[in-house]
Amino acid sequence: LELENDLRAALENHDLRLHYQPTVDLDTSEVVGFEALVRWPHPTRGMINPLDFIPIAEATGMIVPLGRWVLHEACRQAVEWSAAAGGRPLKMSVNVSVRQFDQPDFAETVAAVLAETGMPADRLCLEMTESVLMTDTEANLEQLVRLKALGLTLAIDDFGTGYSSLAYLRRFPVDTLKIDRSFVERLGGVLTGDTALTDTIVRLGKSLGMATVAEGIEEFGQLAALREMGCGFAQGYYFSRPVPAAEAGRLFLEGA
Ligand code: G
Ligand code: G
Ligand code: MN
Ligand code: NA
Repeated sequence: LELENDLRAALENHDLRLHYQPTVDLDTSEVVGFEALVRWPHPTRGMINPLDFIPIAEATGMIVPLGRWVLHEACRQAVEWSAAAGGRPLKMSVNVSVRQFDQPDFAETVAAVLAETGMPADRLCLEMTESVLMTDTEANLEQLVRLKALGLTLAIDDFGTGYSSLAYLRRFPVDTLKIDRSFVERLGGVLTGDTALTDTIVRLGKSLGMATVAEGIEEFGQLAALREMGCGFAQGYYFSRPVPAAEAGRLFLEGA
């Protein structure tokens, strides 16, 4: 409860921060964008990991205002960095919780943030897990259609770790598969079965006309394997950890 009260105060006092992890185009090796990842520098407990406070925010409903703040800050920052780089397009990815997605006015919220920040819709990507998208209900489909109508892109985060039915990929207007790092971890090793799975996901994405982003690249061997498979984009410590805003801005300027 103490942590919950502290989080509410942090949100009200604008004490939360975003870190940014670059997304790299595997054809050009260019930094084409970032994933925004929220951080909480707590006055006495030090930096608190999102895995330790996002669940609290979800359980209490605070994730709704918190998520709106993340979206606004990430878009504002993307517009600023893009302008500083002479208008070079910057794709910003933001994680969205099921609790946010389920808000009847979520699409209106996103539209308002785009208008407030001047962020072009097609440069924003919303990441959702399979569990959000898998719930094959009319309400979910309508929500996705409303979001797509704004012109933004939708990504499935941690792809391959959730439900195994793929039928929803045909039904739902999803643009991007983010290949979970548990698959990438096994690349570059000797177990061919592990490579085959990643290769299959890349092919699946391609055949459905979706972009593929590999997560959690830590070694050159994994990068080489993904390039060979034709995976489009990648993130991971091999390129950069999630970094504070000032450093991310420099990475974007230098990463062209
Ligand atoms: O940054 P880190 O790797 O510690 O993130 C841990 C988890 O927290 C990841 O699953 C990530 O998707 C999630 N996360 C980080 N930032 C946000 C956010 O702004 N909103 C939501 N819903 N989840 C986030
Ligand atoms: O669930 P989501 O994909 O949003 O989670 C992103 C999380 O993955 C963040 O906590 C980020 O710090 C972490 N991450 C990003 N790149 C790497 C990597 O190369 N290795 C590992 N172990 N974690 C990573
Ligand atoms: Mn993510
Ligand atoms: Na992920």
